[in-house]
Amino acid sequence: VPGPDRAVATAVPGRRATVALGDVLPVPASVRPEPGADFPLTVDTVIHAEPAARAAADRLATLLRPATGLPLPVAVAPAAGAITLALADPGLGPEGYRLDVTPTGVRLTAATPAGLGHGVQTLRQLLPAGVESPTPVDGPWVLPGGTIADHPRFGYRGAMLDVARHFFGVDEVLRVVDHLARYKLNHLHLHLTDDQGWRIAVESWPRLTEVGGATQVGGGPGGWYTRDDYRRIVRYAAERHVTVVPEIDLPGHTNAALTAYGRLAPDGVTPSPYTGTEVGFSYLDPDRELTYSFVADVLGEVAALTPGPYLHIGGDEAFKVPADAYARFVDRVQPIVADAGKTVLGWHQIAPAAHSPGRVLQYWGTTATDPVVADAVRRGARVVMSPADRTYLDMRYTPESPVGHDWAGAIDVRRAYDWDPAGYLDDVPAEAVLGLAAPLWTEYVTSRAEIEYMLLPRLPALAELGWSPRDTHDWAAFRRRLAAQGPRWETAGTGYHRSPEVPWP
Ligand code: TNX
Repeated sequence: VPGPDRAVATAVPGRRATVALGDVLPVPASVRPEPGADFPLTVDTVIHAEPAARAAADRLATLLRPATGLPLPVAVAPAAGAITLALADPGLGPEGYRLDVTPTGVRLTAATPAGLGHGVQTLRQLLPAGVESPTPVDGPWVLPGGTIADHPRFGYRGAMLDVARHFFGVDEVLRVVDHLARYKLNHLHLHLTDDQGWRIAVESWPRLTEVGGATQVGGGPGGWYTRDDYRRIVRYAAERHVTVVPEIDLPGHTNAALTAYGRLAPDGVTPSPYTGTEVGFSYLDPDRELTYSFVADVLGEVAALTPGPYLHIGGDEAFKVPADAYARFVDRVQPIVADAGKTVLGWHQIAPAAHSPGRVLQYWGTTATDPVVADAVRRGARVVMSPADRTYLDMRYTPESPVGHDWAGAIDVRRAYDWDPAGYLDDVPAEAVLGLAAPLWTEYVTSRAEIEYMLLPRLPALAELGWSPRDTHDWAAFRRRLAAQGPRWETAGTGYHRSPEVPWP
């Protein structure tokens, strides 16, 4: 394919790869380098994909074209010397993939589109940091030879963005999805409602957004997602194999809803909008029928907009609701979620309520013992681990950090990395742990730059805990691989915390 980009690529053939096959984050389950078997990308390189692998092939081409300046056409017809993507089961589970790099061709196989997507992210990381450039730069664009056979340790690998305390528009959320996909995280939990704002349109209760979405922490203008906005986020995430988990926080954290519909307020008095950062003062009345018709309407609409299996019902910090009334409330809300065709996810405070089929508790405590959670697990619940002193992305890195909370302590990279999600909670067996999730609360986070500063580099540390086999856990090796991500973020124009724990180049 002649053209202006040819000059960029002619110098490439014959050069050696500059990234080692195992220098991928999260580190793959199995890496077998084949020295001397590198594959150079050239102006003639074709990406070959059968129709079922076409979306993954297009994504790969879209990721590689801007920096390499190579045409990388995607073709259905097999071609010699191609990068081939195929849906074919390499026996590595629903998200696994196998990557074979030889001098005469590259082959990526997976049983599912998600597996192909993860393999595409691996391919991207096997090229030098310049691949992140939005405009053509010099390579060499050479993939290291050998075989990677990879699959995740946990099925649930998530992050949460609080869009209620500060509102973030669709583009900012999509950017967060990009960071998740890069590190093979597969769930984006959106904290859509809280005291300070209601951020998702509900047709049957329109004032929730019109009134309840008007402001945010600090009193600035808030915002909300229309149904189409939300669908756009869901679709963009799904294309990147990220499942959106919507949270409607109940029965506490509901001041914004009460400002919109005063008749929901337990004392019948419409409260004022709240723009501070306290928690635990608002609630829906567990003893009124109106509460449950409201909850059914809201959860029904949100469920209908959400293809993923989970509805997160919050459940945290309902300090004004007595324990027995709280348990009755959760006992009634869980079947509403089931009626909407979804599985319950909730903060671990919902543990004392009755078991409902499949329900998942998100543990955000900081103690290794929680008998109430352990009991709920014995009754059938499973757990997603979000211990605040390890996974909370809103915590400061050090006491001197410019942004963040500190109630769960400072969390720099090593603290985020050096623990085991399967072994954290006593009396909760590893089989009950679905995975982990890293919440970013946004009382003090106000912009895309601040989101990225809090996410990077802790998000990749948590992603590796969720993906990589436990026997790869090694701080010295991890921090060296993490260091290599720094130039990638810089090339992409993404800010991050230059932790002194990491030997950045
Ligand atoms: C506790 S963690 C909360 C949130 C706050 C967060 C700040 C949880 C389920 N509830 O309401 O934003 O601490 O770190």
